[in-house]
Amino acid sequence: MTSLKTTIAGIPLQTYFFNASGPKCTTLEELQALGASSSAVILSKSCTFEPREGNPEPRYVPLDFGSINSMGLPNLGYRKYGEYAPQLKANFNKPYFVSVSGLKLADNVEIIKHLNTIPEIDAIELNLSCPNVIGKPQIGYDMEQTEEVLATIGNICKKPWGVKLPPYFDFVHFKKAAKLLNKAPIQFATCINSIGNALFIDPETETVVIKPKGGFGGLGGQYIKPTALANVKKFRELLRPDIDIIGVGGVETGIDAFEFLLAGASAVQVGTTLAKEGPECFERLETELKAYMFQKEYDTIEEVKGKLKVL
Ligand code: OXC
Repeated sequence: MTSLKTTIAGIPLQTYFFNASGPKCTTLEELQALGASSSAVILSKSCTFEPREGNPEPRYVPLDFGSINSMGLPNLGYRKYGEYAPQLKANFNKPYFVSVSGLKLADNVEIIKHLNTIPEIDAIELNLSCPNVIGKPQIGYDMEQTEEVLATIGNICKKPWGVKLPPYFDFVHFKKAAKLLNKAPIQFATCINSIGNALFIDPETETVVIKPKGGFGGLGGQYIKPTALANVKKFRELLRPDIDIIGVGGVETGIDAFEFLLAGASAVQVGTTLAKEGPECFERLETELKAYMFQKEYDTIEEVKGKLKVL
């Protein structure tokens, strides 16, 4: 029997798939729907100190091969994601991770100190890479700021934690980021957030397709899978072996997930496909990956993980 069991930060996951902190994980109803689905984890939308409405609409548009968004971190504020933890755990008994994206370091400190006190929260994913908050550049591209954030959060976070990274495009930057991450007491790294500041144009109407930032937004889905795979592979080579890599970007089929597994991902997150299909996608993806592994006579995730061959 093919098994998709895996672990992230030592936390057992029943399957290889869970939701990205992105679409359909903001409200209690959405989190419950993830709980009821085959998603291995319930991961919250990135939370800020205060609740946020986010950017003006239209701010999410599905495209032929993915999506563009400039949501601007709409969320209920960190207190709610803490409040929901006991009921999510009692009802669904699966790992609950909270994504944190404070607008300043002091907010992240306050938020994480509070989340530390809630036993039903299993891990924290610190988002260093939202491209859509006006006036707030992506921290993950600023090495000095990243170093400060990692050191500060490393001193206060009592939960297993990791970081969600932006896509890097040059080996020099991969190396610089990896050096900082290897010094930090993180247990996982999530690669990648959307490719920031893409521009999609509708030639018919001669306009941009989303309203915020003059139409510039984060690109997700199939368009970004090769970049996501490259980031997973490169960070698997460069990071401490005890730091798990979570792949995200363009997982639409079980075979996409198999590619992330070869590149070294311990699990994958699903964003654009979840937005398109809803939480039923997790069962389909699980069935497809199992069937592909069975066909190739693999029984476990560990047998394939990181086994990509180079020519
Ligand atoms: N990445 C994020 O980190 N956040 C969201 N979009 C995105 O692409 C957002 O809320 O804007």
